[in-house]
Amino acid sequence: MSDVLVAFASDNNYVPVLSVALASLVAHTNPDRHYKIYILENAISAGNKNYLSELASANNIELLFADAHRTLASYAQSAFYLRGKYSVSIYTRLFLPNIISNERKVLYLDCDTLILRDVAELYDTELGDNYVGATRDLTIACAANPWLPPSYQTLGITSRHDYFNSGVLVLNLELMRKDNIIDRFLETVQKLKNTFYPDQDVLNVVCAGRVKFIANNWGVFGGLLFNRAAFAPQFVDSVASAIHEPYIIHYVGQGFPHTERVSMCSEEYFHYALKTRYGRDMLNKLQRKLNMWKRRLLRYAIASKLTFGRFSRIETKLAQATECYARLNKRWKKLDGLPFSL
Ligand SMILES: [Mn+2]
Repeated sequence: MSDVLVAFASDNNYVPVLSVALASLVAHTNPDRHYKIYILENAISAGNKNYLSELASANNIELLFADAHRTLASYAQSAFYLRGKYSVSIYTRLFLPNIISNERKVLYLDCDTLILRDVAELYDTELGDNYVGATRDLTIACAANPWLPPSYQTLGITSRHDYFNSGVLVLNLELMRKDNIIDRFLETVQKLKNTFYPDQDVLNVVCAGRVKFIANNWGVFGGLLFNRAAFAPQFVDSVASAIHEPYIIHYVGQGFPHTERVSMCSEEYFHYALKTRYGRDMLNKLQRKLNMWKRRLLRYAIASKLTFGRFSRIETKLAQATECYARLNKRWKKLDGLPFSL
């Protein structure tokens, strides 16, 4: 059977997050397959590289580092548009056909993912004449999210069901090279200028019509709570199944279990995080954040009571916070050896 090729992109600061994704991927590998994992790196320290290699030291896994920074630096920085806290490294995935120039196909994964199933299955997806295999972006495709810009419309994509998320991608590198797709990516970056999801929008425009949509179980958004009623009827079942049985959780936006109060599969996340040397630190930070959040809400509630003679909505919030806090505390107690005294 062929190798399973996977790529992550990370700089030195993102190594803890990458480590959790990597630990979870390694825990779900098939001993009969060989996994070749590329880290498209931007200035990762020698110590961190050694550590990542240790994490992926099983016999059937090979970890390789590719210098993505050099590739990106070879283009004028004005070639890339950025918004908010994005760094130019989000564009790394567009250059995969060049960075991994000797491979036919690769599974690209964002670092903000938790892998709960063997990715070989996803890698084996037949792409045919398509450039990419990807999941529908649920926030755009299905949910009525008034706070999100209607990217698909401004991009000239006719149906919002055809807009995909770029965090989990099976890429047809061979075909992309044959069609000089990187040139088209760069032209499109210039044409679109500052769009909302820079790299993802470019991929959607260039690959439109050549996308194999894969089951949403391979890219469940972990930081968002979905309202069943918000989904288009034809997606309700597949979305429900994906949430019920996620294969890959993608912590889009600010949805990380180690920074958020409520996040999907927090227990599983910490199960793998604690297999890395960063897990304990992540837990400590979360505990501090929760304590701060609880104190702040309490202060608001008292201030509201003193000022208006009632708790108003803050009281409801505090009740919710306390309940959520208790629930998380109960869950965490099930994990081994945690430093909690909530
Ligand atoms: Mn992501």
